[in-house]
Amino acid sequence: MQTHLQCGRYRLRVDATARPLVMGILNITPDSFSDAGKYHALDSAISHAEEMIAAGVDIIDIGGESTRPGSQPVSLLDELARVMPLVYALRDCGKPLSIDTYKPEVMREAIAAGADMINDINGFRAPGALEAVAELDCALCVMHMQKDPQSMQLKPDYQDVVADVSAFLRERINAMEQMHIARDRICIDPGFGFGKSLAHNIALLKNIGQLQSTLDLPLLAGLSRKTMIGAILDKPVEHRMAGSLAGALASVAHGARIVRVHDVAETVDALTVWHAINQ
Ligand code: 7PJ
Repeated sequence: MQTHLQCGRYRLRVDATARPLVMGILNITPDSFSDAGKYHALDSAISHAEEMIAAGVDIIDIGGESTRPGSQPVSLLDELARVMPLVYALRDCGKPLSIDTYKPEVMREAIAAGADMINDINGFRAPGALEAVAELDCALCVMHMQKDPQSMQLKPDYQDVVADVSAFLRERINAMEQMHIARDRICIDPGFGFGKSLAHNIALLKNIGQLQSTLDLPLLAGLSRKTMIGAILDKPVEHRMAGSLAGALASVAHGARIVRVHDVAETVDALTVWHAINQ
């Protein structure tokens, strides 16, 4: 497997001897109607990014649309209005900026403004998505999702969840290679919680090593505060931090090279200790 992930202005180590990377989630609260409210939302997102940087984040993942189960899509203009001010504000912060989007127009604008990575929960399946990123050097996270955020948790169904997710990711990687996208730009993600039952999520987690070795690409795992953690603990979202840390450690123990999390400081500490012991 590749030792580095080409990530725009950065080359990030993803070999098995490096500390796993921490991608910090930066969500932008929806715009309020007043200018003061918009300023406040931007200001608090920038402060949150600064806290993550101080805590040792490796990649900042900016998201302008919630894709939690049952959430509604936002328009292109709303998404751009949320994401672009943050790209401009943070592009010289010293850390790679990832954009969590499935819209090709958002991909193009954000990369042109200085973003380094596109994280697409839709696996670059939208018409024009691969074309938007093909001739650049940004990193690409290709994620598996069954159906869409509105309907994905209604009745997740697989023949064999590990084989099905692996086949999906293989097809997307082939599509990328046909567009001459270099492999060192790509990471894969089984998409925990995106059209999966608890049993599906656990089967995928246990098979991270197999997914990564058959597809020969570094794997990103996103478990932070998700329903699967809540289901195991029977706890609401505000009480899932310790469970999420356990999920992050379990995923890196199974080989994941990047974890996508809300609680950056705690995750960096947990992974630093894990890595020191594992060396
Ligand atoms: C993921 C994501 C994930 C990647 C979200 C949430 C829902 N991107 N975006 N992987 N989840 N690559 O954070 O609960 O698991 S949004």
